[in-house]
Amino acid sequence: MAVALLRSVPSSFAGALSAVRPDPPIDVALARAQHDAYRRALEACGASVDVLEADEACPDCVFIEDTAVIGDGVALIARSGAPSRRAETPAVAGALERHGFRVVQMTAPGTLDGGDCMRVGRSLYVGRSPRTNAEGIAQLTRAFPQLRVVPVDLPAGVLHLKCVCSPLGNDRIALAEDSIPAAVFDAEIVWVPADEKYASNLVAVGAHAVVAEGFPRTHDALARAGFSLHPVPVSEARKADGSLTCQSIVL
Ligand code: CIR
Repeated sequence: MAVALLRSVPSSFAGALSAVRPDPPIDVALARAQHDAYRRALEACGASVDVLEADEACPDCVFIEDTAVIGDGVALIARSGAPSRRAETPAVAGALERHGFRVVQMTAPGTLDGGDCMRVGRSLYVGRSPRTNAEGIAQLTRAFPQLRVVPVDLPAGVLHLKCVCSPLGNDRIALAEDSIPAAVFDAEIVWVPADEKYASNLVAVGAHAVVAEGFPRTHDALARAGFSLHPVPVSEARKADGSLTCQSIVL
């Protein structure tokens, strides 16, 4: 059974990083209700969920995906390109150790956010992003010597690789049109229409998928690809430039 590691929404969430100051501001109570819906959707997908306590000193801690990259029993603890997020990692590293992972810490001057990493088969795609630098990619490559690490250039204005694509399992990915050339990926593509780009970020668990609500053409494409869909509201995380994969690490 898949295990999904989540982290609760802190009361300080209204101060989370965002490229554009949200207006209206983040509603923390609504964010908590949406996080709860996300947790229940993962459970409906058949995942067992382990929710870590929030850290009030870390407004972005709900975006747990960015703190680690896991694979083949190893957890690389990321050093975020956003300095304010670096204090999020010790609690996550401890949890991953409890789940049996051998923990490897990234070191300065490397930076990397987990949202820039996408595993497909034996390939590990990594975005060259505002958060992930060349030294970060070198440390990622050393941490996973058995994988083919493939650096990927991102379109301007894209925060993380997985803002425009997500793994679907079985060497398939969802990819937003007009984002990254399909030829970059050794994968079968399920296309997400350009005007529904936000919906290209989703969490697939076997034949189930947690998707952002309100993107009908993407939902149709995923249903045709064989997925049972679990739409969830995500307005509050979106105000902090977050989406769905960023709220969990699926072990
Ligand atoms: C940040 O700017 O770091 C957070 N406010 C959002 C992170 C979203 N992470 C992700 O998509 N992997």
